[in-house]
Amino acid sequence: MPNFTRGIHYLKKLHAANVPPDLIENGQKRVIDASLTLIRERAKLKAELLRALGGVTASASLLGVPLGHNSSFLQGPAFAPPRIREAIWCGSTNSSSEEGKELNDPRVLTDVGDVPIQELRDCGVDDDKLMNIVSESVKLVMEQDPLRPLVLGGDHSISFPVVRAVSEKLGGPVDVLHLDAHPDIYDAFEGNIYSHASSFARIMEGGYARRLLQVGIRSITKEGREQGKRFGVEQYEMRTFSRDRPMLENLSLGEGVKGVYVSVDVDCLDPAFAPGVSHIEPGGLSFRDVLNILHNLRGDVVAADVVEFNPQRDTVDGMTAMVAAKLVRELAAKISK
Ligand SMILES: [Mn+2]
Repeated sequence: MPNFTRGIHYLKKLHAANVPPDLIENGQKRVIDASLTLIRERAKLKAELLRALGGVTASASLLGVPLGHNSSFLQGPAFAPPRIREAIWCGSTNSSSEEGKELNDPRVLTDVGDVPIQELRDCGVDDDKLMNIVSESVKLVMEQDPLRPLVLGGDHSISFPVVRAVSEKLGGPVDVLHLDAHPDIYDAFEGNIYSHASSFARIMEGGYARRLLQVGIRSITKEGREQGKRFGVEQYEMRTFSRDRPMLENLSLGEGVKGVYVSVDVDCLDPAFAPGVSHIEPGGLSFRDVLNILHNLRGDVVAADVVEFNPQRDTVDGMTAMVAAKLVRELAAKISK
């Protein structure tokens, strides 16, 4: 495992050696500005292209957030975005979505690159700032009509700054469809308020979601259930999935709010379908269960994420990368119009 905190420790040593704090802070600010500038300019170029092409009101735009250090177990999701991109364009399959959208048409899917998370951390940027940079990056994409963010994680901690940005940018809450083995709604996990196990507590506290539907749940503690009740979360557990299935495959969301946000943790799937995740949790959804829920969902999907794919746990032939990529492809088809 690489040591993600190496750069930060180095900078702390410099602080101790009486390097003026201003020097580091001003330097960080320049790096942050430059990082945001690259995302802003890429998004602007892609959107200008789409507006020139015409005939498109919404296009999915990939934004990678390679962040893994807010995981409570393994940090491998930090390496996921390039593996997912590679699999999206893998020559073993074609570029059509199941319902016939062409993914190589920029009116369906574009890419604005990654937020340089590890490079920013290497400059000593802390998590408060990092989460704001993720939110800012999402807003830069949304500013460029008709782009809509389709975020590649990263661990699940990134959904908090992403949903916050979507809600703030649209000026109100969204309905969130959250597919996961876990509710990720601890008040804090091991003292970390930004933990990947706490992102939905932050989202609900912030008032960024009107409804939160959690589907695929099969690893939930007493606190997870209590927090669910406290925030009025609709938790659909796998043990009752056969009963809930007709309703979940016929959802209509986002009416009366700013739209629908879809967050897919790859571990919502049974490990038989997706072994490359940090938290192997048997008894999950099949890939077709997930696609049925997504394909049949009625609502304006304003943004989405696919998180928690861990390439360091994948099979040698990258099976889970293909699974994560297909989730991204089908979500892009769902978002675009
Ligand atoms: Mn999970």
